[in-house]
Amino acid sequence: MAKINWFPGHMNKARRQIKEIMPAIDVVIEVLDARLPKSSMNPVIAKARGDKPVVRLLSKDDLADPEVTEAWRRYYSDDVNMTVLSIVMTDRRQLARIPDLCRKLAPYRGGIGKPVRAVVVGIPNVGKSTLINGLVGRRIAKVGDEPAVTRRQQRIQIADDFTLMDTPGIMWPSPESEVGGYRLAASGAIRDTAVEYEDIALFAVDYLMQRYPERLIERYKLGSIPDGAMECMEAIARKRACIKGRDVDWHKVSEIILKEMRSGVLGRISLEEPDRDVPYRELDVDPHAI
Ligand SMILES: Nc1nc2c(ncn2[C@@H]2O[C@H](COP(=O)(O)OP(=O)(O)O)[C@@H](O)[C@H]2O)c(=O)[nH]1
Ligand SMILES: [Mg+2]
Repeated sequence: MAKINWFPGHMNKARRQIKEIMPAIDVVIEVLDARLPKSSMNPVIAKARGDKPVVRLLSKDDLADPEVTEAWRRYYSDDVNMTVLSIVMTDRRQLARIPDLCRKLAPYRGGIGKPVRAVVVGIPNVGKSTLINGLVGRRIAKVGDEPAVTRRQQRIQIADDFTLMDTPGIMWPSPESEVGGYRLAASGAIRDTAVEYEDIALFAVDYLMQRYPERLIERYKLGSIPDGAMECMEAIARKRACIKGRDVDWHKVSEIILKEMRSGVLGRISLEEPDRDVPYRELDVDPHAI
């Protein structure tokens, strides 16, 4: 997989912005994707926050494997300066807990004139805008798209003693490893590029075969799991009529698999676990060469 390249200007701008607002922030609301908390984390956030307390939200709880999410919650629970909560961003009842979690982490604030001041940070597509809109109670942040130019941030009063920046701190994804990059791509966090699309699906199938084989068997009526990921994709292609002439239509079958995995049709799937690394066995296989 090609390295994820971010225009350095954007990176520096994001870094600068987050640094600028930090002195006037009491609590950082860090949003991670529950399916891949580690790979969707950006180290700059940890640096920029210093010792500011954090509410770490594991978003898209409805798509992630509940057992694995619970393992992540425990994994992060050592830090006394941090509260971890798995969450579905569209669930207003769950969102309603957030101001209180922030208040508890900043007990020296509160009351008139000393509201707890929070900001939402995270990489694109983790649910920051959905969260801000849900907390504010109206659509102020654009969902599913990032504004090209960030306007000046403003504080919005959510309660007498709780304010929120109206725009999130956007951080670029920075996976530690090649597998981390693939996980991000498989989750849909990184925009699909034509070249890598089939590679991402191959990665996803290889992972699913190892971690959630029964889901593949059930969904695509496979009988048994084929030996390799390529064979598995081919079997799925035949079941779903993704055949061009006598060849497998790799793009079409990739689209089906990724779409169904990302939308939860294959059930709740986590892409990484705190203490278990599922190897990517086919990193060296190039489907275009076959
Ligand atoms: N299934 C699910 N989808 C979510 C959740 N939160 C956000 N989304 C979706 O994820 C996409 C990105 O959300 P958005 O709020 O724009 O993310 P942002 O880029 O971090 O601001 C949108 O299609 C949202 O509808 C969640 O908890 N569960
Ligand atoms: Mg957004």
